[in-house]
Amino acid sequence: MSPCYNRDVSDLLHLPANTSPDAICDAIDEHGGVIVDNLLDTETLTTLEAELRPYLEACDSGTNAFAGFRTKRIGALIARSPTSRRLATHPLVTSASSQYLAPYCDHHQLHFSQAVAIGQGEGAQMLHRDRGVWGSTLTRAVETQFSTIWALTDFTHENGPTRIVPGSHRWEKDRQPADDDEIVSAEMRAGSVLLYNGTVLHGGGENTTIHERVGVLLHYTLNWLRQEENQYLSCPPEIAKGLDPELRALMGYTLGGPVPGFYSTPGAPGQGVELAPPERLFERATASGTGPDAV
Ligand SMILES: O=C(O)CCC(=O)C(=O)O
Repeated sequence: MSPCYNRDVSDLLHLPANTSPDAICDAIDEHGGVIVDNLLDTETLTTLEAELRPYLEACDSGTNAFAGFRTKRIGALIARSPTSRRLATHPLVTSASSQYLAPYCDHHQLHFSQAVAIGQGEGAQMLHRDRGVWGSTLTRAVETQFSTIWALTDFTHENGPTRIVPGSHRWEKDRQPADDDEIVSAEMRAGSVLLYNGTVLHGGGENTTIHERVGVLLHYTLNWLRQEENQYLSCPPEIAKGLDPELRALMGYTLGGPVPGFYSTPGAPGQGVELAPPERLFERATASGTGPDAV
């Protein structure tokens, strides 16, 4: 355990790994965010790190204050990292997410995948609400998101833990914390996960250590909203065909409600399918050879 790991009464609520989706949803309703401790074992963390490290090494730091000048970010985690698929479909998390977003959609979908490595000397990111990615026209009556940040390293007070403002999901849009006492650091051990909604104020923390803080961000949204990360480009059909159908559907390779999301094959006349649900793309060719099997 890091000597900087310092929990006190002002922390976010922590729940144990055997908690329930109900308890998670209640905590997020009340505080805007919650931590579930120790969901991943050491072997999973080691494998994840090995899968993500080459991409993090190869990428440059950000080029603006929001992304962080000493922070590296990589996407397409589902395509690049088999272990991140297990995180994206973790039963506790997906149950809590679909339950939390159920009042606003008939299914949730994966919205965003990113590994964020906050480096030595990075300053605190501006506090923001994730729902801002769609601009400011979406009514607050609709909660847009269920977000997760999995700690790949310990998140300590000093190494750039996510900062979050409990209760701010109920604040007026322009209200900011009056002072630092209203901001909490999401300190947690590697293998734990921070879960929060799209309306609570939060941001990456300042890293005053010589060590990187690495988090794996996997966010979910309503199946009728445009995803922040384009899943069909980050994980195109050639790769998606090798994934579990449940994960593919979560990524958007399914109808986004009763109708949206059908496709037709862009090939020669009479070939392929018309107005078909995305799942058809991954079906095997029929015995007559007329099946889509386009990927
Ligand atoms: O990495 C973090 O702790 C939070 C990052 C974040 O909120 C963002 O980049 O939008």
